[in-house]
Amino acid sequence: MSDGFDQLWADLEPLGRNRTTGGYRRFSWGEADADVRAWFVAAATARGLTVETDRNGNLWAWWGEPGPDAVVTGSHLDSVPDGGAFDGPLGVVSALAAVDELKRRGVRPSRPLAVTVFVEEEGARFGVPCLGTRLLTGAITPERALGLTDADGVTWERAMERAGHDPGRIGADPDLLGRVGVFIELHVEQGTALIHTDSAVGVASSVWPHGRWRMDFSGQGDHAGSTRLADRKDPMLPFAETVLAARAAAEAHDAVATIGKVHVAPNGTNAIPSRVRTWLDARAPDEATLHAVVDHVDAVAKRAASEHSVFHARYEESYTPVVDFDTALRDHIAAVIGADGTPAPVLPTGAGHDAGVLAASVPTAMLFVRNPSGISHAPQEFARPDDCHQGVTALADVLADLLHE
Ligand code: HGY
Ligand code: MN
Ligand code: MN
Ligand code: MN
Repeated sequence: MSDGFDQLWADLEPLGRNRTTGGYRRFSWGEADADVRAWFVAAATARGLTVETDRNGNLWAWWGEPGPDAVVTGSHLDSVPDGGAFDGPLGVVSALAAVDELKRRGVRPSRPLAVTVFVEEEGARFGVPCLGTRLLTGAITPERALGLTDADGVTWERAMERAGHDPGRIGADPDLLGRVGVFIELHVEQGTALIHTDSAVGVASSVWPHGRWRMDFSGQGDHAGSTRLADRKDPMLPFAETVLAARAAAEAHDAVATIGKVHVAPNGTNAIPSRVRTWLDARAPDEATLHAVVDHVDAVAKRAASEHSVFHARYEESYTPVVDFDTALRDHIAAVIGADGTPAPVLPTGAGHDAGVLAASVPTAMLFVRNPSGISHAPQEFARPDDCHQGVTALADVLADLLHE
């Protein structure tokens, strides 16, 4: 089994890697994305799977006739800027390797199986995470998706077209979604829980509610040298207070809040900025706490903006309510992982996933594979080959059970 996984990984791993940083730059509809999609189609076809691209650009590789009550497993191939190798790809490679394993075991599926690659899971280029599954399930309107733009003002519609896909039919796909009986996503752990339990594999219990809010601070551009302090409307100052307020609010509420992306206009050393655009990523154990964190940050941003005669506006770009995965599936996976007598670690996660979006529509569960660095969304993200192989075995065991139901 491991040679299936190892060869798949060896073929995929170099695609879209930034040689300078060692991180990945696989952004939807870009060149590296075309390369990894081509890799997936070739790898799936080589396994006798029939690959279709759905109206939203998601890839589905079918073992058996696409049909109702399918067992579906997969993840994403896009990355955050300079992200790690495993976030997303580990789930896709493990799913294909699990098909190898099932075939090696002589499993003859009693229901269809599909391996999926969902588009724009990170939202790194167009801003809304899990866009492929939000479109599939109707959680976002086609109109909003078509108009999403990247940093250069290219729309989702144009980018999809340039990549050779017709954006004319994007949107909810109830027929396709209706085929999905269960969805299982294997993912590298984005944290350290499995290090502490000394486990190669764990199972997810829930996803924290989380969201992304864009905040614009609009002031008055001016000369850095000739403008008196009293005459300034400098948006950088309320922005700076807001960054510190996000951290303070997270600490006060046992939540997490991050401001990791900022656009300064005109971004000149000797020019007072006219506008600072930034994004708040906030996550908390429950929705009331999440709203408390966001409201606190918003209040500080408004107060600080008015003190500096700066205009502030906030826009909710994405929001994911708390997700509790299917308990029967969760317990089934825990039993498979814990078959050796050691109870399986059952973990909540602060990271969002396509499984989190699909959970609103179909029974869904996730497996996690240990990440010895504990780091994710950075080049240091890592999973050891033997742990990856254990993940594939666990996934194959779960799929085998589900295919025989
Ligand atoms: O941001 C997230 O939680 C996920 O990695 N898209
Ligand atoms: Mn991610
Ligand atoms: Mn991911
Ligand atoms: Mn000058």
